[in-house]
Amino acid sequence: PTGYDHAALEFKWQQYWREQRTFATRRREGKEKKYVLDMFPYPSGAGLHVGHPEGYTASDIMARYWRMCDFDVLHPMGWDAFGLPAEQHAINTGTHPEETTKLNIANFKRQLQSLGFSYDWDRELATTDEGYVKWTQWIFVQLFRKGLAFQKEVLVNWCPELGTVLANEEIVDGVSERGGFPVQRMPLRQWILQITAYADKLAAELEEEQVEWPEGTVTMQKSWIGRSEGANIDFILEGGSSEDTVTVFTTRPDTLMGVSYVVIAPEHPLAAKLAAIEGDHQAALVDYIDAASRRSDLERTAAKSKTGVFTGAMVRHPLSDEKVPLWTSDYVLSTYGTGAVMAVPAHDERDFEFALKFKLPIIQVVAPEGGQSSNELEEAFTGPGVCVNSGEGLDGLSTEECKAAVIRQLQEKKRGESKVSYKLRDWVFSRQRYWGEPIPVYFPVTMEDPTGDPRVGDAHTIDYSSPQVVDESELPVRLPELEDFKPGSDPQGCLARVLDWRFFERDGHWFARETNTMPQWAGSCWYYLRFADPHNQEAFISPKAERDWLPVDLYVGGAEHAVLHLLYARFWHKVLYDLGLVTTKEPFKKLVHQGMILGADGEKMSKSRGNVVNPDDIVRSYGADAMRLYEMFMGPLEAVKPWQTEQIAGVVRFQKRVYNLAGRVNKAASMSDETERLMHQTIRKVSNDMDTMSFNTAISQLMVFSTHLASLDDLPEEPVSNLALLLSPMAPHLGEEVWQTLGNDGSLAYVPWPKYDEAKCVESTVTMGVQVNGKVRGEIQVSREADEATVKELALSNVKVAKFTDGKEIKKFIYVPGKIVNLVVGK
Ligand code: ANZ
Repeated sequence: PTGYDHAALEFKWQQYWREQRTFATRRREGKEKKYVLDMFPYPSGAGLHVGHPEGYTASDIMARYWRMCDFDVLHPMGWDAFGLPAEQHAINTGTHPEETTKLNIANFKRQLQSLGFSYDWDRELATTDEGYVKWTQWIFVQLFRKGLAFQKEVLVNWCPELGTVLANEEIVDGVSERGGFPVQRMPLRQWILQITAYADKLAAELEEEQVEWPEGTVTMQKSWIGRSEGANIDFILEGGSSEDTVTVFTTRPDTLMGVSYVVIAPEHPLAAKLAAIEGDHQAALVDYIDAASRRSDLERTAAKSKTGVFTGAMVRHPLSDEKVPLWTSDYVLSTYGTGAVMAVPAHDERDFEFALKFKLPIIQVVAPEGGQSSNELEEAFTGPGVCVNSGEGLDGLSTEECKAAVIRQLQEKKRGESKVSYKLRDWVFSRQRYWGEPIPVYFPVTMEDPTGDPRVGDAHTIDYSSPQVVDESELPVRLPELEDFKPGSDPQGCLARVLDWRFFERDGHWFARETNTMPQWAGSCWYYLRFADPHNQEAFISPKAERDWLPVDLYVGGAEHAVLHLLYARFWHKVLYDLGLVTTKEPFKKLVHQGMILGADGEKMSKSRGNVVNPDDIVRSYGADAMRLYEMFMGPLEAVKPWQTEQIAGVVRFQKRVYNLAGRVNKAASMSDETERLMHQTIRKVSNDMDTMSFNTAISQLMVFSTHLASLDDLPEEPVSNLALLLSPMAPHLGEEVWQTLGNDGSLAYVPWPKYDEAKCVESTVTMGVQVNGKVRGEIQVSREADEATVKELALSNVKVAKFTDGKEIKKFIYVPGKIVNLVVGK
């Protein structure tokens, strides 16, 4: 043999798999399926980094393992190819985003193929494909028809640098997540997806459907959705009309008798109304409202010291009928609950701070269990306890009982009701960019001169209040050719400049297309469905393909998607479920996040630190199998771990050892007990580790096993062929090569996974103490199956035992297998 040549060997097997279509998806009658999915990458110009292959190797191992366990496996790959970077690149270089995207996809694909992943490339898709865009738009049409997609003038996060609106989720610390550009708030016509209509299901169904998700991710989704149970309570404005009721949302209706003032957000409609009334408070109120409009929610909630002004108005307490002052302050957000709160300084920290600053009363109405109410509170008592100072019927009740009692009283007086509020906001779904799916909507146009033509710029008005969705037969709405991608000052986006595309005439009337495009999230909301039926021209997925493959059994990807992508995709899935188009409530049964791979310096890999490892270099120097094995051997899949190139050497030694075994097999040799036992133990350990995705310990066991086999002078075939099979999900090229060297035909990809025999895993020899007249005198190793005569023979020939038996009469020999060896001797 010429030795282990990773490059030649890996090239050979990749070519074989491609030519033989080894990983074409099969779906057989009566067999169970496994859908193994990776979070598909955005094909950036930088190519793969070592973090990608980590998750992709883990999912590939499971796909290969499950094929060998006789499951039908769907393991696809594709490209999340719309998005800002390609467009930004186009602006900088003049290259069309389509060009850039094509090149990047080709590079990513080459890299993934060089790693030997067992994807069914016939199902490859890009979110930018015409045949894909068509169905993304089709789903939008369904959302529109269900009333879940609509337009609204909203205060949006406008990013002038990027020339687009960003979702709250895309802003970190007041700047855009991508690029770090400043963001400002302004009103703009936007498309909204009403994700809040699904808030309750999104919050509850992860648990109801018993998905196996990391606990931290479930918690993050739930706190993002932010479900709060409480009550809406009405405080009627003194001297106002009936519309001037201030409705507050509270999670603590039990504290109602401790209210000392009510606060509305500066954006609350009543604030503007009160600011229009002349009087002592007007000037301060106007100034305050104006100042607040220039601060972001984040600045407002993080502010060190509370600010606010008295509006000059009073409201009536719903139970006591006392007058309570009405304030406005920006610690109350207009976007949560009702935009108004009842302030209970004794039991809420923000209210406490505010009351101290503005010398407002602090009235304690909750005492700690068994504790006393005090006259001077040093800080807000926010815990549950016992109701005090609230009058008959309430005093003495526990917090939970009191909440229910107050709500009952409010309901009787028609001043309130129980209410659930969510932090989740509706999803601003439009972007004023080029490189995204056009929103398939158009609007009627009225020409100033009826004979005019809007395509040459004749005066016209667009009636945005009458949106019409593009007929399904006319989808997809394609992007127009464009030379200049720069977003301009027109917040309708750069497509608004393409007059030929924007305006069209039908039945003698002019119409204008929507020029907003969808956000990058759109494509990734349903790609996992399309993989099950990627070439279907009649439907986004056929009912049979959906039943055949959904839900995804294993979804592997980064924890950075814990809320955004995973929440949006779940939302679309639930809408499709309600439309009867998919049959499961949740799309992803088991979710696994691979841990981040850090640079050798223990820091996050980044260009600026110069600690980035390029997978291409590793594959070139050591091979794909080494890369795969090393990444899986670094530690538990979900752990954060530093890259250490020098440790690849250990993995390579292991590979060479395995490779050399294949050539040394003697088909006539038989297995020793020890080898057989280790083989069964190894099959058991690796099988269990596969089921729990503990690949690092599986590899350790295979290392131990291979070292043992290498030590044998006469090497039987069975343990080596099992080693090849067990190793193949992790190091598939090497596995195939060993398998072939042993004389097998074709690929091992569908060869049944080895089975172990529990009985053969057990040590067959035991160490036993040998007693002489009841005292332990020595130790012997006996086989579990040994007969009495053999054991007696062994016992008597032990040197230590012999001292006490030599020359004496053996009166009796007692042997209880595994328990007692006793010699009764005479004097
Ligand atoms: C009275 C009260 C008494 C409150 C008390 C708390 C403790 P979560 O849990 O986040 O839902 N709140 C309601 N709407 C608000 C808004 N738009 N901006 C700022 N704060 C708002 O919080 C709900 C609580 O936050 C509500 O319950 C309200 O204060 C405040 F001892 O009402 B509470």
